Amino acid sequence: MSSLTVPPITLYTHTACPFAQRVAIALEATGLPFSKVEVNLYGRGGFDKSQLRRVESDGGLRPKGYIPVMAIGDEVIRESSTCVERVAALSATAPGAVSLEPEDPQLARELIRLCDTLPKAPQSAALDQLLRKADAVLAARGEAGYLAGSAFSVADACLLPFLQRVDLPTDAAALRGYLARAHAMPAFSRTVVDSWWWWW
Ligand SMILES: N[C@@H](CCC(=O)N[C@@H](CS)C(=O)NCC(=O)O)C(=O)O
Repeated sequence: MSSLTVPPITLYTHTACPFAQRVAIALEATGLPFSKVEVNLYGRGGFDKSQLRRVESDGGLRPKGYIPVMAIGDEVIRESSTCVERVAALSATAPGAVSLEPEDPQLARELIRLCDTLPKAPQSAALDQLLRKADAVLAARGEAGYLAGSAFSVADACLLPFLQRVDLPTDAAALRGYLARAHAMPAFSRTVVDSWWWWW
């Protein structure tokens, strides 16, 4: 892949954060080169929040001190699903990159919205609805399918960190099979750590 076509990409992250994990999965899946900066979110020293806020303000953003933040050359963006969409747009034009564009963009948007609007509770009707929908979609696609088509896409990058963190219904066979296949993919397995945060 030509490094001339894509400016250097830096992901400001924390290994335990599911939102930052979304962006790491997306970048890994495209094959785009990137570097990671681990942010010391809850202490002082190292690359701490004061430095993260400086990256945000240098990029023209009002500093929030939340990860993920992604820099692509001089461009600085945040919000995990926005970062994943931006990675997908880069992947569509960068020579040699694996595309993350979904075959079914409407379904991808719907799944990501359902995931982004889950209530902050370990169990909910909305979580159950998302798991059932994902299971039905995958069951209809057969054993090699992904959430929004026959190839890995933004939908997989955005949902996997959350699917990884919940108890899947025992009868959700397609979803269970999909998660097992995902764990065998380096783009996902490289982002899985022993100890992680829930998202609330
Ligand atoms: N809506 C944001 C959520 C990001 C988020 O909640 N990040 C957490 C870590 S998982 C964070 O940076 N928290 C900083 C803090 O709690 O001060 C996104 O999708 O990027």
